[in-house]
Amino acid sequence: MNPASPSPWPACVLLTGAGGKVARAVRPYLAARCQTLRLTDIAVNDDDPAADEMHLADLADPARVRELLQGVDAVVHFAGYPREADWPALLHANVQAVACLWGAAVDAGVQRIVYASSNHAVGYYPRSQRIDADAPARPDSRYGVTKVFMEALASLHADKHGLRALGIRIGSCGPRPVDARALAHWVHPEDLAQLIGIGLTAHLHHQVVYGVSANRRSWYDNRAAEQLGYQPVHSADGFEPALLHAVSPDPVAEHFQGGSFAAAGHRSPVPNRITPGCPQNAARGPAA
Ligand code: 15L
Repeated sequence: MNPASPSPWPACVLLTGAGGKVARAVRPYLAARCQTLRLTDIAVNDDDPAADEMHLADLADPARVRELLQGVDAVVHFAGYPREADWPALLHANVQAVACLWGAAVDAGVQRIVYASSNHAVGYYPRSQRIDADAPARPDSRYGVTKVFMEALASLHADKHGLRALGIRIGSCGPRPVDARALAHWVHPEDLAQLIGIGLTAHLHHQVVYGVSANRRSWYDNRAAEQLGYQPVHSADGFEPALLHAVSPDPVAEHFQGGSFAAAGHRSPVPNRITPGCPQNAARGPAA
């Protein structure tokens, strides 16, 4: 089901975390569609060709965020601490900054936020289980908990203030999958950019989708994205021969979708432990 009449692309889009790996990968696709793409990050990388355009800001600073949001119609929020860490780093970047941004966005009249959630919000599901967008959160790490927080905050602001939002539980984004796990959860930047475009234009309230390409080994039923019009054009399937045996030596990591994030510090028993090196989660047939 394709939703009727998506809105036109918002004229002015703020991209946060714009200097990060994933944001840099999708930037060209967004720049091609946005009238104005305003870039912000907390620091600039010298090797970034857009270094001169970057608006430096700590998103936990309300006054700075207010300035950044002037004239902005929509936000693509990719800033944040991108992996497991101690609480202080995660609380600042992934909780305080997120709360500040959403509050300021409401005050500034921003219409939509598309945000980078993560597969780690649900990383404690076993790889043997296929989950959809309605699966209860099952974070595999403190990092995953902060992504669940963001999903909850987005839901609150959609319900309370009408701030539309699309949360993308991104798998592993890059030009190609890097290991056997990524055969399930890899997303090509072009497909991720397509999802961002959907978040910026589709008729939606608050929705969570999976940011994965058309991988037949995917753990996700991504019907929620398809119903919004998502048609991924890339697939990890062709990389299977090269990567099928690129598995973790840790059977706990291999058991859970979240991989090493779930395995770190894991003490509970794992049902039906698998043998290291034995690829699991066999392909379920052709990609949807
Ligand atoms: C993520 O959420 C991380 O930001 C990224 O660094 C990868 O670890 C990715 O998930 C993954 O699960 O591969």
